[in-house]
Amino acid sequence: MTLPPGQRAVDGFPRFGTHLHHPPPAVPANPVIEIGGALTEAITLSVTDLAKLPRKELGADFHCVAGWSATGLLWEGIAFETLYRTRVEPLLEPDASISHIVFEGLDGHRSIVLLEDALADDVLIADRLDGKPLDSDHGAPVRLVSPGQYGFVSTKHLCRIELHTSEPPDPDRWSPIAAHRRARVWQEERHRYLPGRVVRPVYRALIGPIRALSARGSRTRPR
Ligand SMILES: Nc1nc2c(c(=O)[nH]1)N[C@H]1C(S)=C(S)[C@@H](COP(=O)(O)O)O[C@H]1N2
Ligand SMILES: [Mo]
Repeated sequence: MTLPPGQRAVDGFPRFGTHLHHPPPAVPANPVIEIGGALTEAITLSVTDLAKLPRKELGADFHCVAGWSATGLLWEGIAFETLYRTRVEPLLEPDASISHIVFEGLDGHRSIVLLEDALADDVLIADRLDGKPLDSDHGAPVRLVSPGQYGFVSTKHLCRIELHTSEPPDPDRWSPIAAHRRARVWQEERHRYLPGRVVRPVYRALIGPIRALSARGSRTRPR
């Protein structure tokens, strides 16, 4: 098994994240994804209607920027490209040239993704994992999955997609652990300004504490 540079396999698939100490957000009774930005009209797509688009299975490993990888996951859902080509592109403002997409979760997590990265053929809006509906710890009702990029790109509890014609403002820009704009795992694009190998040990030191806090907020922890 080959992992991207600087990654180590973990057993299972831990709940992890930047909103780690909070329990996962409750799934609304009729969840929707709002799609806004450079469109002639805003779109509200129910998760039920999303699930009727052509479906896809994706076997992939999942890599957190902190340095752990969960291996052999089987996702099911709708390719982001399918949603984009069939529902979004027909409603784009004339002459709008989309450069970035923001994916937002019910807990407020946001990821900013270049259009070309979002349209890669392994990017999915997933509603199932390993043969079961996605659980709350891993992003119910639906999440983005972009296995070629570090985990923070893969927004869980997806509720909003925004289309931008230039780079949107990033509040974490001056954070000491500012995220790389592309975050491609095979290029080890961990940090916005520093080489991936240099920040490895710093990020790795965060795994233990983040895992402990995340487990505490988990819905499925053993009691
Ligand atoms: N909504 C939301 N999505 C999120 C996060 C989060 O805190 N909230 N954390 C990100 C990070 S840093 C990682 S590594 C993965 C972890 O996914 P998992 O909890 O399913 O393991 O989710 C990403 N997506
Ligand atoms: Mo992460």
